[in-house]
Amino acid sequence: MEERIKHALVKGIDAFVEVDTEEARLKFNRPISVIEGPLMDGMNIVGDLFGAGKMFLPQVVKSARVMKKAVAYLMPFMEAEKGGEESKPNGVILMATVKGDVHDIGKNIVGVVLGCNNYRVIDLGVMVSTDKILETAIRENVDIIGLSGLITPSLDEMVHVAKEMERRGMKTPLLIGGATTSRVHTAVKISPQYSGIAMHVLDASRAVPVAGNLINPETSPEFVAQIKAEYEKVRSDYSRRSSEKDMIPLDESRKRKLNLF
Ligand code: B12
Repeated sequence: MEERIKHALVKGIDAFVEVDTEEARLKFNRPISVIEGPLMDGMNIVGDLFGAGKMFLPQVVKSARVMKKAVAYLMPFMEAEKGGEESKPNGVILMATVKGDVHDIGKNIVGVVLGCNNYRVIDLGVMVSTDKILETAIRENVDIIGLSGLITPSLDEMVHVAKEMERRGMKTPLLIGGATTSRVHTAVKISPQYSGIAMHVLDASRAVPVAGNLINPETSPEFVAQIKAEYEKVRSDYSRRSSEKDMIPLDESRKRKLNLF
């Protein structure tokens, strides 16, 4: 089944993906495990082949359609996990893919998973400008802003959002996600721009406990302090590593001088 799902994603064949997804759902404990297991494994192969120039854009569009079909099949099962009861939401979370970036599969999955865990999700879609994100966040008084980005320019766009949040005096927690984002980039480039908390989240299932810890007033101060301390360490390790890498003693550098003759 795992191999069939990979094959369907890599070849962009959607004819049997629902049957295979159902088989995976019965095998795994929870529908989210199917997304984060075989479906993500398949998408990662697509990404590697695309990155290596062995797959081209129209083929990746087909793969994305297969992925979306599989996720759509799993959605009612994720909804059912919620138990059907309509209670007061745990919090309001704004999700957006940043300006210049069209990737939305991951953002949508995070939105579904948060929705199934009783958060109200405001999804602004893709290519969303900083102004629209922040104006909506303020107007709707959201508890958390989640940014998604998968291409390198999105990293700079996220830095820009953080700077702008600081300029506007905001304190809303900022979550950063998507394949090209990382804990190190968030700690070194994004978090120093914002006096509120800016935190990297690796995948959809982790988004739920992170949101819970940030929104709950009893856990939030300690959780935020712990992440800030962790990121401080990431920054100092990073700057030590970069300076060790870039600098060598004067004598040593003289020995290594360029000899042209
Ligand atoms: C599918 C895909 C596309 C589809 C997107 C369809 C869609 N509707 O999303 C299409 C074909 C349109 C596309 C276009 C392009 N793509 Co593309 N694409 C991919 C691919 C193969 C898979 C992405 C994906 O959906 N993964 C599955 C999802 C579920 O994973 P995910 O997004 O990482 O999300 C998970 C977590 O990261 C997290 N998460 C995500 N967002 C958030 C947000 C928050 C708040 C939180 C908490 C968590 C979270 O939760 C998710 C679930 O666990 C990747 C390769 C890869 N392996 O990532 C390349 C990739 C991202 N694309 C790439 C490129 C270069 C492009 C193009 C520029 C190609 C081109 N020449 O035009 C364009 C970009 C256009 C633009 N301006 O954005 C590069 C980016 C390289 C880089 N560093 O810049 C990649 C890495 C491929 C590669 N190896 O080269 N792409």
